Amino acid sequence: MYQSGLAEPADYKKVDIAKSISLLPPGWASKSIFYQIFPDRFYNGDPGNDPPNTVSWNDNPNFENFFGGDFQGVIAKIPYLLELGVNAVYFNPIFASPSNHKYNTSDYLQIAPEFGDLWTFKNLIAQLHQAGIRVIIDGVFNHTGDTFWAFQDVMKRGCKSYFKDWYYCREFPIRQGAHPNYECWWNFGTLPKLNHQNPEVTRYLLKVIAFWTSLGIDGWRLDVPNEVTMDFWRLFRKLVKSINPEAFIVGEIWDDPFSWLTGDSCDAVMNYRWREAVIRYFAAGQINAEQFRLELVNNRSNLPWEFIISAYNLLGSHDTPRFLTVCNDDLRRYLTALVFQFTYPGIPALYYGDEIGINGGKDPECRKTMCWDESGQNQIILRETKQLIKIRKQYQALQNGSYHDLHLGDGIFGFVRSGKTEQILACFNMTHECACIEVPHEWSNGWEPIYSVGCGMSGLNYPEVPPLGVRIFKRGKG
Ligand SMILES: [Ca+2]
Repeated sequence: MYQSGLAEPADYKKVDIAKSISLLPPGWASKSIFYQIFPDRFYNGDPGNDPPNTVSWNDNPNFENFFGGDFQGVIAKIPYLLELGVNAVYFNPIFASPSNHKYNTSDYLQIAPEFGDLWTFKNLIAQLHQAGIRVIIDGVFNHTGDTFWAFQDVMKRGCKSYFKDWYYCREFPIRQGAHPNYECWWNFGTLPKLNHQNPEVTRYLLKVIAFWTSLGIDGWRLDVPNEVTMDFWRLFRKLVKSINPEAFIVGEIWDDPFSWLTGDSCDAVMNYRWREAVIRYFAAGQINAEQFRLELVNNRSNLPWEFIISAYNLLGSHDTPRFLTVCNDDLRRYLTALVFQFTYPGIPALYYGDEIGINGGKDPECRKTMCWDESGQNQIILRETKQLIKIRKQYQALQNGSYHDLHLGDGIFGFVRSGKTEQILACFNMTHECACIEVPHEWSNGWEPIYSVGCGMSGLNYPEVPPLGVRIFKRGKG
């Protein structure tokens, strides 16, 4: 059972920050299977807190509408998360905000009332922890919403506002509309950019961060960290890790991750570069096994091993089309990529509903409500996802065992993971022909099949991998 890594308040005084802050991700990260929850869309556990414009659960999402999902709903579905097997949750923003996605914060110190209140949130963390599930939350610190009190004051008082230097205002009075006269995120007037050069802004945000971290969360996912100064993230890391040395910090980084994984800011990035390679090889069939291997080598290059096994490896998120849609609803392509996600180094991260085959294009389509009616769920994907989670948890080799590419024959992408007591051999064939596994002689003994896609569970004496097929073997005691 999970024990919170949060020290008692009295212990903080004993903490020597310089000594206590690890440059590396916490050890629990690589043993995790993450599940991302967009709170408005997961489950409505309390119709009493639904916002006035809540639509029916089965309606299609648009940029504006609400569906009534909340924290009580997540609590009600903890048994579902346990049965699925995930052991960590990432929540999209949960602070007060007028939108359904809540990336435009109006109050950093208040839980969105349509999700619950502080008590519900504490109860949510306690219940998830009791179930052995860790919690990270979304930190949106590049910009506020225009309904945030400091920006409201600037709009009201113009150059006389005490908070005018909290933002980058080019002139007064503040003008919104199509051409705002202040800096904002991607020119959205509702998302004014905070001035992190102003020490008051940094102090305020760090207080907010200390408050939520002290409540016992297990880490943060950082929204657009590349648009905020690195100095701010260095302070952020020191603060968060001084409160909870086991906290896990994941940055939303779409480009190469290397500058974020040097021990002074993030522990991991949302590995979108890895996802691009997975799409090219598994979903789109645009590259062959060797090209895929080289893209992965590049994605891992020069990173310390601890960062490689702690990467947040995702097939989709609230910011991408659903992976099943990316695969053109081709189940074989979806499942082969899923097997790869669960056998390759890095944290497998599921986006809510992917496990039951929810499809949809980019936002807002990728933010459909969770389907709780079994007849509307893809039971094949659900069964296979559960099985892969089980395998991932069963074999230490898959969590943090070493990784080696292995040439296993033409057309096959292959590798071996070696743990303390077992090894896993993975063979993927994304060509349109059958491929034969050619295991080097010294590697040939003792393998037994543990998973396959597109074929049965024969041993290596039957060496074929069918087109769009996978075969996974293990040997050893695990
Ligand atoms: Ca509700």
